[in-house]
Amino acid sequence: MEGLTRRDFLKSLGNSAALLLLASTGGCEAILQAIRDRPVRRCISSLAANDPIIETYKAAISAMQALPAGDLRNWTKQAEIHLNHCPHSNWFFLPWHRAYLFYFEKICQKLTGNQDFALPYWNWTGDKHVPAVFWGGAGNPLFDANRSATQSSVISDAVVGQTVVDDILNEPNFLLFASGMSTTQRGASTYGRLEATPHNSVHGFVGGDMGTFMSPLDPVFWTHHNMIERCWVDWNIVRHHANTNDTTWSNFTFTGDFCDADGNPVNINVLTTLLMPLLSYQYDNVVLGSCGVNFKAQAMADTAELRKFLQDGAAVKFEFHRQVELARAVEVQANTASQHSLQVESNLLQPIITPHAPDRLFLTIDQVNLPKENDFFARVFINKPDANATTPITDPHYAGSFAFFGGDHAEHTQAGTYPSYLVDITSTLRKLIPAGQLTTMTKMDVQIVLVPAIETAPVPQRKFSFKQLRLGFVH
Ligand SMILES: [Cu+2]
Repeated sequence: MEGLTRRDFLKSLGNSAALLLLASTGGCEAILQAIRDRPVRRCISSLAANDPIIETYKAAISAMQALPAGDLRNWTKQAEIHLNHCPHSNWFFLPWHRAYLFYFEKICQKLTGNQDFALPYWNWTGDKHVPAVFWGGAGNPLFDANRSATQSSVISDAVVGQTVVDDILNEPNFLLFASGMSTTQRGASTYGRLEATPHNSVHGFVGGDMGTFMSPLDPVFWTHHNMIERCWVDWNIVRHHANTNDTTWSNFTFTGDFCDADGNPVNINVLTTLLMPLLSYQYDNVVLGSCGVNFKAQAMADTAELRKFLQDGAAVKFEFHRQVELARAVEVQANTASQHSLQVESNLLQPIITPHAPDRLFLTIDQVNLPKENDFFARVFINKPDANATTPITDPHYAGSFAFFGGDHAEHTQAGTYPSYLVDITSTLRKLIPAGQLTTMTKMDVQIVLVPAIETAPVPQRKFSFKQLRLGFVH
């Protein structure tokens, strides 16, 4: 809590600040009980259409829409917070959106008088349609007429399936899970997998408002980001992967971006957000991925050791010990796989294809000029010259997917910097090149193909370009 006075902290958090201070100083049992009983964020697909959570969410949206345009809690004003301040493709992405949801939830509680309200989440791994409660036409406050997806559209397993989400939640490196280092709030860095794949893909799949930086106009947005938040909580608290201890991250303050339940602007720093899931809300016991750990047992707020783990973080680094350029100034177009070949020395590949070795090989899609349209995803294949939009993701040559968000926003990058994507091709290579079959030089091909965000749609006539394609070796 260094650099933050007690009063700042109280101001930034509202009621839960008092809870935190009392809890951390051994406060009274009633306070601890209130933390234990904090509202439960539930899976929206498990709720009946008339569940009090759904009714409250609708009432809160209607109340926010009815507020004067000058009130920071006004529905459109809330979306403008995202437009004007949201960080993407850097490590502020997760804590910023956590705080955004935290204050939004407080506003919903205040405006409806329901202090038990907790924002539901859309578990797209379990339910690949935009859930039923978001449909029904203009009379429903949860409906948004601009969506590209329909009630029957299905999002692909390639971007939100069980295997993909499991893989992401089991990635121990914070920078690969949560996006890369930046010294500024909106600077472009390297996308972590959670943001590059499920996050960006769901924005593009739903489309309409959701495809833009005004996406919070669609009530789906808040439940989508709640699932992203759920993934971070699962990664950090259930699976015990450490955040970074870099103070460039933890000491960073979001200044005046958000407003509290009374509509007053607030400042909040990253360190403060790290305890929010222990003090202000919790998640139901739905297991994400194949992790069998009991969630509630691990998420007890009065575990000093856990609080310390969350706030201390760990030294996290990600460095290539060797990089090889595959191509420069690449443009990928619909209906034409971009093909890149390279002869790689076997001594470089040997440790990569050795089962269980710690070495990993990444493809870097470096400095991407984000396309304005995001109704398509990119898929990467290795040694599959005939790869196209219909090649199944069960093909052993398939290596991964990523998607785009924010290209419509003129200020999505700062000072001419562009975001990069990483695709871990280690497990694909282990499948394709059995140990002992390496020759002195081994030929490797990389194919990138474009697929529609809505699987049944034709491949949209899109393209995207980037500065460099590289192979990066990590010990
Ligand atoms: Cu988002």
